[in-house]
Amino acid sequence: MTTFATGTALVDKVDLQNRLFAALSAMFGKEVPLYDKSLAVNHACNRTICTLLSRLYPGFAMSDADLERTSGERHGAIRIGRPDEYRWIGRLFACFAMEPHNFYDMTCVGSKSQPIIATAFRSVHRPEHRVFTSLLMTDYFDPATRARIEELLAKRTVFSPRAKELIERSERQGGLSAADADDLIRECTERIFRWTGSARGHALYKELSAAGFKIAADIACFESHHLNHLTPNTFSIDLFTAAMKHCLGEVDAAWFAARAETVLGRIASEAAVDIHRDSMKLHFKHIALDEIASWRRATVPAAEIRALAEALTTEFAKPEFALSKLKHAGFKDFTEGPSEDTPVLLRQDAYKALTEPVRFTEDDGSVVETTHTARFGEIEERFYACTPKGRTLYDACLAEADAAREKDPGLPKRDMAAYEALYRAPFAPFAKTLPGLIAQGLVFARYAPTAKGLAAKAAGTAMPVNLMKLVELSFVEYEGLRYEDFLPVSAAGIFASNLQQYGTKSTAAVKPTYSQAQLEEILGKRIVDATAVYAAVEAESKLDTWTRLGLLEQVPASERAALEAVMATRGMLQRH
Ligand code: OOG
Ligand code: NI
Repeated sequence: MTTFATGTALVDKVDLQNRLFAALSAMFGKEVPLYDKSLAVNHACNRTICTLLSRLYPGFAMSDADLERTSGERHGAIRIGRPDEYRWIGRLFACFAMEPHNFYDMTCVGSKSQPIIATAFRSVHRPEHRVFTSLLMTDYFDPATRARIEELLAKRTVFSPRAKELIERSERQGGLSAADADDLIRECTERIFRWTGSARGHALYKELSAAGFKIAADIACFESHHLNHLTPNTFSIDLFTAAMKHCLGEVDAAWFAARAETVLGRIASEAAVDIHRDSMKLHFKHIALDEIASWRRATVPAAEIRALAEALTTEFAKPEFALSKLKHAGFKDFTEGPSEDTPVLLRQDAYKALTEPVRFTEDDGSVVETTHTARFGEIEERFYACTPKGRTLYDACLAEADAAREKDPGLPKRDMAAYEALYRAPFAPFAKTLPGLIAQGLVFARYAPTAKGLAAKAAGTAMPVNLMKLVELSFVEYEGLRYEDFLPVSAAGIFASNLQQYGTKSTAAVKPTYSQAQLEEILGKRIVDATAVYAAVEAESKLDTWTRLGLLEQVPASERAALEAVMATRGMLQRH
């Protein structure tokens, strides 16, 4: 806590952020029982993964409290209608130490285009939570439709005077007192992000939906910035998706048990030793790197893997996991993102959007009871952040993999193993281990000297400059940087599959083009370039490691200059 001049203690903004997301999760759990149940499914899967890891790495232990703590991470998705609302949202997230990262133009992603541009709010360093925040671009529409959308949007008030007052106070004071913070979180859960099921403008709703603009209808006709989804993180998306399909009644217990055995078997396979040691650093941020490095790997017999898979299957036979009893629209057939063996960026999947009751109240007081299908249940697993070279390669591999899948869209359902092989092949150019990916220059990493390295330096031991050689000598530890952002193409895929419609072309006379500068203007602040921050973190850690090991002088001048230039952009990025 910091103390304001008047003596008011201000709450730490990151603590506040954790509280906000816990409160949003509780709110969303009440709004959408299937979301709440999916958290329980994820918990059971994560527990099983932890049990396996503790057998593979004696020394690894995850208490229930640790598991609870590591399970709080969420990303939300909200869709905003008006530029002034968007600016308020940006100011609101700043109260929780969340800044806009990256510009996503969803109006030019080919057949999946939507009339929205977006950014994602998150903390700059080691973020936990993030919110993908879209803005409806009304000039994407013909003038008559545009006028009707804007007229409807003009009538709503999402931010109460009290919410605005609290945001302004936080800006003035540099934070909020505990009591004010409670109030602001309450504004978020009771008003700003809450789903009410009340809507307006039924005629416009029907027209927009029929014309393929369901997303515009979802934004314009409702009275809050309701969460479209709130996505938890999982330790194994393959285990979770299989579990959800099973609990939703799409696959039987035998199928699930076999699939769980395959997924767990991959983690336990000899070939995966380094892969999982490194990926544990992504999933278990509370464990120190040198602790993970010190664990010796044990062998887990196949029979034990089978027993774990069977125990989980038995767990899911309990009545509380009979998710098929809840109203639902099934689970997506395949996971978005890289193939299962390629640990880059992120993999996402979802249960499909639910059909929920809504009540339209028209200007003349008449009421229309109907339904709306928009809110879905996403899950994700995050991997290493790609360098621009890695990202270009990813985009090319993904295009190939997508094309292969589209030739036989029924394959994932028919034969998961064959589908996985098909989808893996295009990603072959990616190394499958972190050191391999680093050597290829495809992902970012952070380095630090170890106690052993520092002792060796103090003793005057000769050392190589090469960082991976230093890692082999245990003089340096490293971790891959986790990807903390979004993938617009994956996002577009998720939009498309959940709205059961592909994107839609602009109906304006000339399709407008949008820019980051335009969104920055709306927000009244700069958007952080996430890739520049990953690069700066890596550059800084390299220079710092060499400096502390007394090796900086031996680094070629050109390499030093290049790293210093990358770091210099960081000063610029942290201005706001
Ligand atoms: C946002 C879609 C983007 C993701 O995970 O890529 C997103 C939305 O549906 O409004 O959340
Ligand atoms: Ni999402």
